[in-house]
Amino acid sequence: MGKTIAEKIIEAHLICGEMKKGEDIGIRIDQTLTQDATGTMAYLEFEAMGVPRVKTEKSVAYIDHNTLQTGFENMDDHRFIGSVAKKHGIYFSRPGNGICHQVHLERFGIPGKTLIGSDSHTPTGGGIGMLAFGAGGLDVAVAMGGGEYHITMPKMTRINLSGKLSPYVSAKDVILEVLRIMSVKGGVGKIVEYGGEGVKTLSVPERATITNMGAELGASTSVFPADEITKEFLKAQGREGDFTPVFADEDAVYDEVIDIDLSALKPAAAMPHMPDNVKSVEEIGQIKVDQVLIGSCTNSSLRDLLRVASILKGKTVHPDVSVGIAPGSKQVFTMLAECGALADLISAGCRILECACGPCIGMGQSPNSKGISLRTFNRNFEGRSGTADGQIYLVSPETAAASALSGVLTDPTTLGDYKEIEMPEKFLICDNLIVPPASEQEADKVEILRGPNIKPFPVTTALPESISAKTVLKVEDNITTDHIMPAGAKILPYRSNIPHLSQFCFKQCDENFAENCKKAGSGVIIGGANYGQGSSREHAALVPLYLGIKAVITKSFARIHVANLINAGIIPMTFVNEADYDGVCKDDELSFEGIAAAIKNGDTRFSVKNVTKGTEFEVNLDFAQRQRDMLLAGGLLNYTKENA
Ligand code: MIC
Ligand code: SF4
Repeated sequence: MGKTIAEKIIEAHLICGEMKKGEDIGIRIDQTLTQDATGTMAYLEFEAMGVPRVKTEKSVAYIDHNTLQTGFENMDDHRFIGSVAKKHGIYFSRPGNGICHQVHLERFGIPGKTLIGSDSHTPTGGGIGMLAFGAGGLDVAVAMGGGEYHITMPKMTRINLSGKLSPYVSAKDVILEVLRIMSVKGGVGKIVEYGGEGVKTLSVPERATITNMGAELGASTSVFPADEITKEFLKAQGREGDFTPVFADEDAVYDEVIDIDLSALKPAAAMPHMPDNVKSVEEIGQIKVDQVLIGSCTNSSLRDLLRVASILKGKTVHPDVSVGIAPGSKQVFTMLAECGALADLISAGCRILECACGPCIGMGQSPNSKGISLRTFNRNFEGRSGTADGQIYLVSPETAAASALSGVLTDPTTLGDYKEIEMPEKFLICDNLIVPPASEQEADKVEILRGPNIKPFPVTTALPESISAKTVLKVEDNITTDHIMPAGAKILPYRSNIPHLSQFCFKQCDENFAENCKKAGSGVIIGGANYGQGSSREHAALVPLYLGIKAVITKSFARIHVANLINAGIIPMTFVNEADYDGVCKDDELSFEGIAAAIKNGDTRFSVKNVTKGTEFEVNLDFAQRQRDMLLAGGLLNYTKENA
């Protein structure tokens, strides 16, 4: 029987487990990446493991999220990460060099290799045929230490692309169509592979836009084949030697097949406040726009920005619209400058931001109140922009540029004249903001620079025999990690300071959450379906842990978040009967008698007593053996130490 791309790469990296769908498998990780907002914690965890030098083929630490520097905290963290990187064998991408996923694709990614990153959009690497997963910082720390990465062997979805995109229709419109079809939970437990004749019509940056936003499907990852186009891209990056062809077998078997005719696609937008709330631009109509922002790891490639520049050239942005542009990398930025496109953007009235995540994670550029903001980004969760009632629409660079000129949401296919953007034969290669690690001999001399913002992470203990805890919060479906642990300019600088962060936990859902947790001592959270979707931030588990959360009971979980909960030693459970969700209320006292024994014995069901109501309900303990051992030990760090 033929194999899919993912099956081939997994098979070549399999360390433990059987490649049976739904089973726990451990794979060898060739490369890791971290960004600064999750990186400080990941490197503190790496240090706690006591491994002197990373054991991966390549590990890179990027600074791209926390670059506003409104106080000492950000730069202290940058220096901490830089010094850890130098000492422990990690390449360090300095602030200004660009967004981790864009730079990794340009300078480090290799087809057929495995990559995990402490950022949910790490699957961007699937654009060049890598098997790349977003993961919690602790998982990345373990992989840097040479440990395998565990996932549940996913199902395989194939998306067959045929035809060719029409002028002004973009890769972003492809992934928005996939989101419309599959929804934000549609990818859970699946790897999405792209194939078919249409693949040949897409450049690497376009493919990367599509795999990047596979994160919004909840998919484990997304991947394209590595073909002649990939080879050309790597050659233009001076890395032809890194190319290996990666293809699915003709007779590969998929669990699900979706056909998309690229020629039939139209410009689309995801409306507030979910990436799958997708309609065509035409259907939404000409709503008035206040702000347009172009950039993020989804749409900040040279190709994207050249397309924007070609639309704006010689024109002026609408007087009622504020337009901001953040190039994805220093390579993109410099090349825009050298070819004159940057001047076109500046003279059209765009505000040029540094190459970083910036507004995508609420670091500046929050829209006006009730403001309508069109963004080429990947997430439009409520409040993420920094303006609580901001109305965020996710669009392609082409739609963004057309709307920036007209002041209303505009279908770019109405623009007329279309100039094809050619990919350069040679990208400008200058890695002077990438600092290589010290040699093994020199490593001892490197001093770790620790600022006062870095506080120790919460320590966990082995799981007690029984737990009693109060229901401190009950929430609905599709709760994101931005609800659990918000980011933004005021909070993000404290990613290495869990006690400080804890005040902001779940603030959008319940003003008094942190206080209530402290009063309760031990807490339980009740959630709906797809709980914890969105980012990889392990802070969405570490902060609840710090606040005394012992268990989270939901209808279903998002992949990375459930792994982070287990890593932190918090027990994730799902209702056997979803109707029981209705029977639990805030402030109910719950009792988990003999929970440790049940987990130890391999029980897959457990009865929870609702002491307040005098009722009982059943939950699933759906864990692999290793996860059971981790929960019993009180999380991954304790488990790793016990097994060292
Ligand atoms: C995001 O887009 O939400 C982030 C910020 O990049 C996160 C990581 C983080 O919270 O630091 C992600 O996507 O994993
Ligand atoms: Fe950065 Fe936004 Fe991409 Fe997250 S989604 S890595 S914040 S650009």
